[in-house]
Amino acid sequence: MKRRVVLTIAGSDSGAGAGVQADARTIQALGGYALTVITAVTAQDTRGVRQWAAVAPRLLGAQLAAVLDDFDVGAIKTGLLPGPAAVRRVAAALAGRPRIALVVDPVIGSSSGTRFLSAAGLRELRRRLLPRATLVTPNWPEAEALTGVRIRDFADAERAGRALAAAAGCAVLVKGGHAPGAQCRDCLVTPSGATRWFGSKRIKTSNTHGTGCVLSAAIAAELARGRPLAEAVRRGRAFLIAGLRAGRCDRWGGGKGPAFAG
Ligand code: PXL
Repeated sequence: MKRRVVLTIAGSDSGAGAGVQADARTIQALGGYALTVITAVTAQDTRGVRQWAAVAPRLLGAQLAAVLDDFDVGAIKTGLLPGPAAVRRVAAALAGRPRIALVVDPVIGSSSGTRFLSAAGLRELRRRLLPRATLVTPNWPEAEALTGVRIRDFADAERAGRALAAAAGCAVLVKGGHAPGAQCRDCLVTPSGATRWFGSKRIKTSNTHGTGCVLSAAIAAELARGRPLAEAVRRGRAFLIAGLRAGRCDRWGGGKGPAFAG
């Protein structure tokens, strides 16, 4: 069978738990070939980000042109986009390729507290990238930042998802990993406003770094294989959950290890 090519447009994590390293590992595990366009470089370990810098927008544009000109790309995911200029470069590169499935993980910051995307960058993401996306995958804080809807429970999460799907015209997966309690429920809202819930029990583990990266990369890899969106989401979640379970007893550094170690 032909190898599916999946492009990740994301930041480098030197600790390899999140970002482009997590994406490439995930895409490879799902039988794809991972192209990697690097948007930023972070110096980080399992405890947090020490330093980071954006890749110059021109160099980002050149990476995008190089891979999109030469490869038959089946699906794309975006992760860390370090500002409005980076968002514009990505949107411009994708403008001529409207049929490639696009999953946008709207990374605003690291869970350890480093902010990557400014308010202006977020506005640009909403305006230029989401209307082109197949799916956007915010967690609760990201969905709040994108909509202004305060999320305290799953009903709020669905409301925010509906608002975002209507405003952006793409499908939205509001992830419930930040919910209090033992139940993680993710809400998928299609552009037509149809909703579907995916639930699972919270997994007790300290290895949670890169959960959002692994999920969005897995969904992109499934879309590249031609799966319908809800099926790609179901399989992507199953892949992440299997990774979290498999790594439950692993010890990495002094902080949060990788959600999927391969
Ligand atoms: O999980 C969000 C994220 C994405 N990409 C990179 C990161 C992080 C969080 O730390 O470092 C490169």
